[in-house]
Amino acid sequence: MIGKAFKLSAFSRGTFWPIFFEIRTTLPCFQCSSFSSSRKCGGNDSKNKPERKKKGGGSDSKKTHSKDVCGGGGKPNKDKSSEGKLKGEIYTKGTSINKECKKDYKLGISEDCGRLGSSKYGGRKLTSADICATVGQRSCPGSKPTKDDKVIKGKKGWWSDVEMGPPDAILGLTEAFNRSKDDRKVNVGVGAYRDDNGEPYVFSCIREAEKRLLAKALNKEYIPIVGTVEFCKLCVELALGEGSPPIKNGNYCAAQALSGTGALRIGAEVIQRLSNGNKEIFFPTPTWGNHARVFTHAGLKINKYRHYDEKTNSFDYDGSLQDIEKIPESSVVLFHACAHNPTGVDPPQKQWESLSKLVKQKNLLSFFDMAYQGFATGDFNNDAFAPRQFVKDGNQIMLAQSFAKNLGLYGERVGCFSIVTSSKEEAESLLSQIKIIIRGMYSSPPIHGQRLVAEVLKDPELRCIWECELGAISSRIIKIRKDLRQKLEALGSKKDWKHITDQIGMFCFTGLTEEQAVRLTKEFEIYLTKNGRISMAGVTSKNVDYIAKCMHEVTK
Ligand code: KET
Repeated sequence: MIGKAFKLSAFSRGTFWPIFFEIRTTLPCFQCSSFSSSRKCGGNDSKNKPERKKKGGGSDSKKTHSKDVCGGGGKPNKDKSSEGKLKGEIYTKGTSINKECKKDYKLGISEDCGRLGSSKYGGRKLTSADICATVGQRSCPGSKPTKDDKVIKGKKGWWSDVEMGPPDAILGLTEAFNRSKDDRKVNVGVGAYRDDNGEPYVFSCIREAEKRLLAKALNKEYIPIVGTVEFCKLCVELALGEGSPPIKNGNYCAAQALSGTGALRIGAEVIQRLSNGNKEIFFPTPTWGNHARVFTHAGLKINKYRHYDEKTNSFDYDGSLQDIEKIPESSVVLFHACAHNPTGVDPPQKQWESLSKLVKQKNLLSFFDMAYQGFATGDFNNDAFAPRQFVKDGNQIMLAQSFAKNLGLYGERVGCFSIVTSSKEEAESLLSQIKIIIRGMYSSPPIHGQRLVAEVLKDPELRCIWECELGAISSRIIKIRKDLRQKLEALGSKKDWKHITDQIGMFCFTGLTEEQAVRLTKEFEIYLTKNGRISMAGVTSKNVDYIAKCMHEVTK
């Protein structure tokens, strides 16, 4: 443990940052393909030579691009040597624009986009209308609609019947939070980890993996439709345990996915298109708000079974057994592998064992949503108990893994979808069909995030740092749960808040009513979902007093 902590502190002190910055500053500018990140991106720099940014120079190259490149302020370029090459790629013959604008991808959006070099335009400023004419379009995004755009062949416009959709119940909260200018605002809506200063956290093992990847200067070729074999195997090993029988015997197939949601979506499509069973899936109640959408979008029927007992604030074991018992044979049943969202309440191991037997006996297909491995107890093996037990009992499970929370790769969208099969041959056939499904949805997965995950999973040193960090994260969450409960009790609240410390993982299902939750948001700027779920990861030692006071206020 001491060894772990020592290594972690070396990384978190940022010893690799100088190297990282050095590499970053010599990367080519993505808009003009020069190496400069100084004021101009090629147009007026003396000889178009690659230029190294000074360490810590910090000029915001994006800002420079939007202001200087597309602001029309650049002088016409006199250096003819590099003209023509890129121009030819973007503009049709006869038209050229000066270099500042040659690789501006916002074509048509800006009214004033540099100057035209061609004699046809007499060196005047280029407008979006000129660009439209140049690229052979009638109108460009951002330009005013024409009469023809509004009416399609005398009928309604293409999209004129589209109604405004409601904001997303979870991600919409972050949008509202970002819009608010109130100093009191607190975001405990989305399940994304924050450190005790309320800042997003990038794992040190990921920073180090990034550094190692940069040093390798790898290419950006397409990866296989289902991701690399190495990545998929590492993921399944993490979930089922190295050397577990399906891995040893090749009785599984797996595909890289767009994080946990993408993995669920592939699974939904696989059930809909390939399964011999019922096209109906049963969710625990309550469940993650997005489950229903993911599965109905693939055409499946959705249904439910009991999970949470509001009276005891614990897992409704009898209720779930009774409900699962009634599920028609050959249906699909979804389980949260650990750290159930939103309740933070999981079945104890003994109850998982009974559930597994029941599922096997009823010939149900279990689909595990595993978005929080390592977050429930800080231990990967503990948190994987349920899927491992189901496999041990001979259930051919489906599994959706996410690295959003347990490796902090939210925006990288890295996950894995897998199925345990009855034979190697079945796995091969299934994989061939999964490839066809994925190819038709998004062709192939992104390359960067999976490289980071593989780097961490296969390197014992990085893995050790990862475990140590996850341990620290879950300890902070456990501590802040205690603090919140204590503060509420100290304020004299008559309600029982024991469940705050009993629940595990990222969320606390507070028991607040929708009305109370809405009051917290409207009156006190505390952004939480309407079902009363609080992301404990957003509670810090600075805002815990305020949150407790407001929770007490709305529950008096
Ligand atoms: N399953 C569960 C149970 C889950 O809580 C989430 C995300 C996901 C899957 C999907 O995560 P992905 O980022 O696709 O790997 N939950 C949090 C974020 C969200 O709603 O998208 C949340 O509940 O706040």
